[in-house]
Amino acid sequence: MVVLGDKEFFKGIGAITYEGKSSDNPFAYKYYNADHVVQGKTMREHFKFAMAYWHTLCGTGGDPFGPGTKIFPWNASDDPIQAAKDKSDAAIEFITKMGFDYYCFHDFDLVNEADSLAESEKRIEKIIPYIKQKQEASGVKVLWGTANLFSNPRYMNGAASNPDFNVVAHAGAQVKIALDTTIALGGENYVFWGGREGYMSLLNTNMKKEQDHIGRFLNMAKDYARSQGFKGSFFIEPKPMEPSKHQYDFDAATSINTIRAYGLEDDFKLNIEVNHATLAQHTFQHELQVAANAGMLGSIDANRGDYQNGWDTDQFPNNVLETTEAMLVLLKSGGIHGGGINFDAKTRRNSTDLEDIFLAHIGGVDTFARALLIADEVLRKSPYETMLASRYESFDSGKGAEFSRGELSLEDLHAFAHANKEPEQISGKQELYENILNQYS
Ligand code: XUL
Ligand code: CO
Repeated sequence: MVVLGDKEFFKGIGAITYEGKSSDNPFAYKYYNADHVVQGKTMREHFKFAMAYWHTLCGTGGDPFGPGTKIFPWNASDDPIQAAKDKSDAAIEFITKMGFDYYCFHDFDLVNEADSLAESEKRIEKIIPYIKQKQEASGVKVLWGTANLFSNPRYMNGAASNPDFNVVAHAGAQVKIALDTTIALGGENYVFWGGREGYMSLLNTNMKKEQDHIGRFLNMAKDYARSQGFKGSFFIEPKPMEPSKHQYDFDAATSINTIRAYGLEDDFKLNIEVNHATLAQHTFQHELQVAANAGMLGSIDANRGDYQNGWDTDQFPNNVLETTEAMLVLLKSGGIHGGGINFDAKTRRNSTDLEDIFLAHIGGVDTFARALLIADEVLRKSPYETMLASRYESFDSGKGAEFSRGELSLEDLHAFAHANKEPEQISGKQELYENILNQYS
């Protein structure tokens, strides 16, 4: 059901519905059929698609070489509360037209930050009831909330890892308010992305102290939220660099270590972002698998990077084969735990029509939907699973099985190797696996 505010911001665009792949309507889904069941769950349940408030409604396309290019009608008012209400109206209109159930936000996406903490807190408190009522009228929910601890110049040396306690305390205040806001809006999860939790030069950095402070800070946030009745998950969102040169949550493996080192494994999982994975020289599917192996695949920030450059371009997903590999991980590991798929992606600076925001999201949604359908077919119909299992079949019986069960010593391996000939060469067959994916796509 489309829910409009006082004004309609996206005029001429109605509800986006599934029309199938023979449709030429650019404002229709070709693959995403929300109620279609794949491996026991509807597509809606598999994905839990979410709009990112910051890219979709706040970012106007500024880059280091020039200002923003996009004129957003919901940004017209000079009154911060009226502007926040308009933005919330635009959010609900967009989300309901897309047929999404969720959105994600930073504290100061909802309403612009003021000059003082007290005034900022007042603004947030003022806007919460308005947004809450819009959510209730539309059924739209919060997938996760977070605090922006990286834009304001006060965080130039970090937030929780800042060498100055005054800044750490300010970050704490902001996280408390962001948690209160997330709870008030019924948020299902809460994210920590440590954009400036890292360093530029080790010469002026006590790394151990900074990391210990992050551990303390995350524990305080978790304890506070639990004391307020928050039942959702906390997610760390790994990223190796940008804006910091060295970020403490470099990748999934590093972040899992942070979670375990500070005793957070019962409450924290990971939010894996595609372009962050590739910046860390990994693939998206690698990062998903690392998270899944630890039982920590909590949520996904969907986007893509650019093959020819090395920064976070946050483009909308459109590579079906790469996304299919990711969907194989998802289906085989039991899906995302608690989170969903948030489009942390932005239209290009020169995509200035309001309708481009729809076209971009439709493309992203269909990429994931098509990839899920292909992955499901590959798993059900192709020899893929059998091939993969047979690659490891030497561990299914005999000494291999004893090794897997932990029943052999190094001396046993030594004796076994002596009793055997040189192992035969066994092909990894990568090209055949790739051909199977191609065949079903
Ligand atoms: C930055 C990024 C953030 C987080 C939330 O690269 O991904 O938008 O998702 O702070
Ligand atoms: Co992100």
